[in-house]
Amino acid sequence: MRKKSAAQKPPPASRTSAIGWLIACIVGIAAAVAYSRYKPSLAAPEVALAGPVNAGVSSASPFAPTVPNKTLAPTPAPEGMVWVPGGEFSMGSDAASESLCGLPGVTRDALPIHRVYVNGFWMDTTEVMNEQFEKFVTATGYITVAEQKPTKEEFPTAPPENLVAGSTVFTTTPQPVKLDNYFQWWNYVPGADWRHPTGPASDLKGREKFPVVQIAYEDAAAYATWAGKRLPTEAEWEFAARGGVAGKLYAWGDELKPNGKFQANIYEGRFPVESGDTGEDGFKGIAPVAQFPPNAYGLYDMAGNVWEWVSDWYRADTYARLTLAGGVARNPQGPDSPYDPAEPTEKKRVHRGGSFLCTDQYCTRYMVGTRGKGEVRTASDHVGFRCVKSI
Ligand SMILES: [Ca+2]
Ligand SMILES: [Cu+2]
Repeated sequence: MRKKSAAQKPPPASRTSAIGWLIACIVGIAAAVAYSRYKPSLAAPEVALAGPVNAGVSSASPFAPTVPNKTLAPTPAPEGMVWVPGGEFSMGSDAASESLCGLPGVTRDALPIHRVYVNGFWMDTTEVMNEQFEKFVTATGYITVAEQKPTKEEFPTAPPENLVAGSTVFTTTPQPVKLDNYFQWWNYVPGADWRHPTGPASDLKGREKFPVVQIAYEDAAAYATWAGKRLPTEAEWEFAARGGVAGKLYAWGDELKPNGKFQANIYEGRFPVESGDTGEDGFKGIAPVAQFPPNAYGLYDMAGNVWEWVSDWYRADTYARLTLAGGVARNPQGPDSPYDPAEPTEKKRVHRGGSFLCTDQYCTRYMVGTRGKGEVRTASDHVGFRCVKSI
């Protein structure tokens, strides 16, 4: 179910009423989440997650070389897209990485490293920007999930007064906190939506070229269809991010800061404290697209800035299942149904790339083979998307 939901009309600009709503909503969300945790799971049994953590890529590397297809890029290139040749590669990550900015604990969901083949495809060079999403909304009248009032059907246990449109917003804490409960820095904010990314008082002025955020999965998919494109599969996304090179830790190589230079908009400083984000990489918070060098395929921001929806359902054991099946997985589309052992009843799809909130203190999922996940109707101010197109 949608954990956090957003407003066709911003609520009254009174601070006290906004805060009142906020507190009520957090309680509502927590109750809904707690309820869902105790419902029995109908999902298929989980396959044991095997494989070494922190095995390192230099000695006895589980990564074999990438074999890109030799077919030339078709012409002409669609505007704003580059050709990713596809081919065979080793997918996954054996780097220890904390769970998705959300649920603490080292996970092994990016293991084992396994062999995958994907066909060539076109991919957007950048995450979809606000000015692009605006064109879509103007042309179609589309209303995002965060702008819709949550219904009793979706949140049966929530009091009716809590059913108000809004979305999830990162909020700093006044003091350092234990990083064991993400409700400390994720708040449900009434009136937060793509036009008001951090709440009713925020807008898109000067943010035309920032990635659009507060986008649920179905919003991203609707945009892609309108644009004559689609969302990438997780395998396509990772093939593209790796840029034809095998087994690197990051989309640009093995060093976080080659020659002392940051290659992505992530988070430096104490997380998630007020003024904790030092912006050493050039940006505190979200950045416009394409502010760092592109990878070998000409793709910008395949790490950091905002997470990107991909089309696969999330299962923690997807790679274990593919490995059991053996051989090379050809154009994998993901499992038939979702299963996250941490929240078994939530329907989640995969997120890739990490965000401006990823930090080595908490979540290092700007590493190229690591995986994120998100409940499909939950939007936030650090998740966006980009599209691909087959020939
Ligand atoms: Ca930053
Ligand atoms: Cu992260």
